[in-house]
Amino acid sequence: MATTTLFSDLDTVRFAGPDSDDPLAYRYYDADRMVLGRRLRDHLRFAVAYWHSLAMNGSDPFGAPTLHRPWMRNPDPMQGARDKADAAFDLFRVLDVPFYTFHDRDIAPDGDDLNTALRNFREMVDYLGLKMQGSSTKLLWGTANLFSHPRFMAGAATNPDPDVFAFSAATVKHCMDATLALGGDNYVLWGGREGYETLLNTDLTREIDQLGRFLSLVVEYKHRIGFGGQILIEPKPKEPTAHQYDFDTATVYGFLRRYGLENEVKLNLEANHALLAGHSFEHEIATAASLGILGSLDLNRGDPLLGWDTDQFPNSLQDTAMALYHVIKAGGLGLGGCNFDAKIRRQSIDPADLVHAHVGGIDHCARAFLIAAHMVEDGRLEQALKDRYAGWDTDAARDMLSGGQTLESIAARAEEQNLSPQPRSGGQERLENLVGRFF
Ligand code: XLS
Ligand code: CA
Ligand code: CA
Repeated sequence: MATTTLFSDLDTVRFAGPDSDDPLAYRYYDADRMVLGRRLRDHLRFAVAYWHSLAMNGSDPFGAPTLHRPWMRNPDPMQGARDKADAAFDLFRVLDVPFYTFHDRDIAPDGDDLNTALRNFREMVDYLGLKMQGSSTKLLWGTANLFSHPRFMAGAATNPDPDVFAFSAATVKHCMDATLALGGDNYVLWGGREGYETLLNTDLTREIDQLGRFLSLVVEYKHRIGFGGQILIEPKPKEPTAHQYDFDTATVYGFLRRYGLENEVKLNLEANHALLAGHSFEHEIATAASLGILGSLDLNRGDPLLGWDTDQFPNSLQDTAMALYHVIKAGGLGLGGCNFDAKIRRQSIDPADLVHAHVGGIDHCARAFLIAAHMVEDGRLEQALKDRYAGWDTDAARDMLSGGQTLESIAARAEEQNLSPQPRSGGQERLENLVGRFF
C-alpha cells in the first residue's frame, strides 16, 4: 500500500533537455546517455544524504528549528523514524536518484544506553531493507554518528575514556553490519570530534595511536565479515574541533602509511572541507588520485564570506567541472559516487525546496561532467601537460629518477655540459582561456 508523504504529489523528475523551462525537469542529467563509454548515471552515482534532507530541522547556533516535518513531531520516535523513511524513499523516487547515504542516528532514535540505541538501529535497518525492496535506490555508504551525543564530546576513538572507545567500536561494528546487510558499496568514517580544542588537555601522541588502532580494527572486521566495499576516511581540518586529526588528503595519507593501512582505506573528499583546509576541491581530488586513495565525493560548496561549513548545494560550474575533470583523469569513482552532503537554507521551508535543491544540484553536476568529459575528449589540456614535461622523455633524464645515477654522476654530467637551462613560459593564461572555451 502506497504511503502518503510530503512528496506524494510530485511526479518523478525526468530529463527534458536544455531548452526546457520546467523548473522540475533535468536539463542536462540524461541518466542513460552514454559518455566516455558509460551511462551518465554510472559515472556520477548521485546520492541523497539522509541527515541534511530528512533529519535536519533548520536550527542554527542562533535560532530554533524552522523545518517542522511531520515525522519530527511524532510522540513515538520509532514511528517517526518509519515515517521519515517513507518520506525518504518517496523523495528518492521523485528524484530518480540511484543512491542514498545515512548515519545510524539519522535513521533511528538514540538510546540512553548502548543496547537501546542498537535495538532501535537494527529495527530501522530492517525497515530500510524492506523499503529498498520496493525501490531502485541503493546504499552508497553507511556511517556512524560519533559526534552529536555528549558522550563523544572529547572524541570517539580518541577519547581519554576507554569506555567511549569501546562504545564507539560497538557502534561502528553494528553500522558496518548494517551497511553490509543493505548492500552498501562503502563505509565512511568522519572523525568530527577526533581532534582537540587545546593541547593543554590533549595527549596528541596517544590520541593518534588510538585512532590508528581503531581504524585497524575496522579494517580487520571488514575482512572478517566479507564486506567487499571500500572503507573511506573523510578529511576535514576543523569544525567542530579547532584541529581535526584527519586534516586533509596529505595528512590522512601520512596517517594511513604510519599504521600500514594505505592499501586498505581510501578517502571520501568533500568540497567544502577542502576549502576549509585552504585547498581547492580539485587539489584534494588530484592529490588523492596521485596517491591511489581517491574513493568518493561529498558535493557541496561553502560561502566565501563565511568561514565555516555551510554545506550549500554546488552551483559554480567551473569549480565542479574542474573537480570532475580530475575524477575522469583518475579513471572515475569506481565504487564511490557523488553524495549531496548539502542542505537547503534555513528559510527554505517548503518540502518542494528540497526537490528544487537536488534537481539543481544533480543537473549542475551533470552539466559540469559533460564539460569535463569534453575537455578530456578534446585532449589539448592533456597534450599541453605532456609537452611541458617532454624534456623528461630522454634516457639521460629518466636515468636521474630511476636510480641509475648518483648525485655525483648527475653533477659531473651537468658540469661537463655546462648546463644553462632557459626559463620557459608556464602558459597559464593561454590554458585558462582554453578552459573557458568549454563553458
Ligand atoms: C561533516 C561531515 C559529515 C560526514 C559524515 O562535516 O561532512 O556529514 O560526511 O559523517
Ligand atoms: Ca561530508
Ligand atoms: Ca560538511
